[in-house]
Amino acid sequence: MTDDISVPGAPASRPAPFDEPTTPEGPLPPKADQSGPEPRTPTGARSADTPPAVAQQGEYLTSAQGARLRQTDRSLKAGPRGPVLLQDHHLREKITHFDHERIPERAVHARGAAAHGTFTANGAAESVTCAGFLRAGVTTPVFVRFSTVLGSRGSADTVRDTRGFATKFYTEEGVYDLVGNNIPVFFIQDAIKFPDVVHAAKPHPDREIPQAQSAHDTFWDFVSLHTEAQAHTIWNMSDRGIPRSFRMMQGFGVHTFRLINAQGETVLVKFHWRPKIGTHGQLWEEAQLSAGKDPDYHRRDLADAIESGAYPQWDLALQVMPDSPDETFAGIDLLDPTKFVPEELAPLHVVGTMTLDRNPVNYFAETEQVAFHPGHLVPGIDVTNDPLLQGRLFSYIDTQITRLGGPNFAQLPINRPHADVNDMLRDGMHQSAVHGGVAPYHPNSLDGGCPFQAGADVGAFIDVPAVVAESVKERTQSASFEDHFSQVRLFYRSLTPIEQQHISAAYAFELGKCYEEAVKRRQLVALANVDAGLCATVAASLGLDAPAPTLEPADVEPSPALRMVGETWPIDGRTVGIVADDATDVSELATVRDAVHAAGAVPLVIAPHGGMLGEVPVQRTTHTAASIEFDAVVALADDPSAETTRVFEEAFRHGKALGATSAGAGVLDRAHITRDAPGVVVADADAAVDALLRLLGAHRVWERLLAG
Ligand code: HDE
Repeated sequence: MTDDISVPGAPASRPAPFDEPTTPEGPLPPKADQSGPEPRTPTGARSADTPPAVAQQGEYLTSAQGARLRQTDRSLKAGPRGPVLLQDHHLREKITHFDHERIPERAVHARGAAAHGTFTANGAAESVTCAGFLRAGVTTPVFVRFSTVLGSRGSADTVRDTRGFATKFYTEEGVYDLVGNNIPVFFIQDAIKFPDVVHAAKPHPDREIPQAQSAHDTFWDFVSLHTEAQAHTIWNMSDRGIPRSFRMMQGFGVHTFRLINAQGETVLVKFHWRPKIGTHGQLWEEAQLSAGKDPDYHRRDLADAIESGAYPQWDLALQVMPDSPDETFAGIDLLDPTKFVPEELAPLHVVGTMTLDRNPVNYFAETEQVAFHPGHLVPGIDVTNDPLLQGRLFSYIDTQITRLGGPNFAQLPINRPHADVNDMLRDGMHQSAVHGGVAPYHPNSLDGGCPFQAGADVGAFIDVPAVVAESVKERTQSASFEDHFSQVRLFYRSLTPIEQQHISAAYAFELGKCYEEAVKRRQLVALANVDAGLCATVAASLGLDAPAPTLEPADVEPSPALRMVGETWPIDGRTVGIVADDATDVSELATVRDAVHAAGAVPLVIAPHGGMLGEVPVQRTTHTAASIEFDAVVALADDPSAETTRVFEEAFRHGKALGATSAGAGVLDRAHITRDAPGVVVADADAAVDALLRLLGAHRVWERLLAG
């Protein structure tokens, strides 16, 4: 007897078409001119690469069942030219899985980018809430997803739109989700209008255009008819609608929430995220160029900043208002989500700081599968009767059931709470837990009565014994919700002239893209109720007469806190393009790069070719550089290419700080930039870069834009 079983008459086994190396190798490093900026820690040191956590195990390619595969390049056929055999399990498994790789995109907020980080509380909120993660010194892991609202998953990042700002706090008391936007007011007051506003804003149902835009008839038709939307719309038309970066956006909880402290006392609050590096916008031309030259502009910016060690940070702040029976503050109805509370009336109290320091390893597993819900609450934070919020409390689980294929989405790794889960929810699609015990019901004696109910002091969902006024069942709303214009006027009147100019240009663009004159005229009436000057400018651009207002203009007190212009901010992670070539003194180039790094900004070297300039890697070539990528540009070399000239022309027009050494000053001449224009510096390399870094603190050279 032998161990070999040979079948008489069987053909000798054929060699595989290719012999593959079987020794595993790491992934290829990115090429210098394809990569993002060099990884650095916040102190400027090179950061050690942390190996990503991956799900793959072992060295060999296997089937989903773990069987090692000899061949994945050819399907099993009856002879080299024969039909493919149905029995090829590997082929069927591979194709079937591929066929199901896509899941429905989010109905809104489909396009997003995310990052991991931590939130550390400073304890200032302890007097108003018993939430454990807001106690002094407590650090909580977070995952934040930023998004646009209207576009599909593949749409451009820099469109004019609201941005989502959703934060998942993995607290020891369960997951808390703060699912906010970068604009503190919303389009509608009642959840029942959400499908209407979204249908109006999404592409037209016949041709499915325009993508990710509000500049079309159905949107302006709806918002001019349903004038409660005017509040949100003017914020969209402001520079808030075209953020420079996710890192440079404020975030708002929008609704008023109720906090409960250890003594059971309550206050009403608004949540604010304040970016440490300021709130900044793009210019409209810049946003449009970005959408073409780099549709992933914001996604790339977030990932590059984190990779380079410029970790984005936000303070979390509260506006605290008394929990009065009428739920109003300074005449503002706190249950109306189209209203904000000016900071001058209720100051911000910083209660902690969030730092994003880790990029996702896998887009689908994390950014796509994360599931937020405004009802994911922890003890000490409760909802109010805001009718928009109440509707959201229903919508978010419902949508995940379709999007993530069943009710067990909380078991997906990115959604798993870091607190113990013992929920008595059982079975269902994609159940991946193996639940023990026989008694998933309450009360029970067979599993020893477990799990037990938490006492009032440790449970979430503290039901504040709020009085519900005796009332009749009716489809109405409070009369205070009917003021649709006073805060729109307040917002517009609070801004600086250049910001107001951007708003009128945005309305002129958006309404100029509409075809229906009736829609334009109706929106002009809404603008007349906001500000006569704004209405007249937009009307002139449309070639229409400015209508008279239909309402007495409200007497408003401006809120300077709403301005985005006029201060200086830290420049961490701002990008400085450095034009150099083979003739550039490498030590001068290295000095400029180091100065940019040392200031916490990100240098990107631009050269006529990829590869290296001496010891310095080139990040962008003349062909790949685009002005939109840089907050400032300095020329150390006289690159005569049309592309570099265009980078300077555009950067100049967009109010960016520009510099050149005497060797590079020819670039300015070719772009018709006069050397004494505001924000243009010609000096030796050290002085030029120093001046640019100082100018960057103001975000743009506003003086030049106003002059233009
Ligand atoms: Fe949302 N919203 N929303 N929303 N929303 C969704 O949930 C909805 C509203 C916001 O990065 C959906 O998981 C209704 C206000 C963000 O995954 C959906 C109403 C605010 C995100 C949904 C609102 C938001 C969403 C789509 C009116 C700011 C992205 C996919 C009652 C405070 C979260 C999903 C992420 C996502 C419904 C209004 C913010 C369909 C019905 C107000 C940041 O459930």
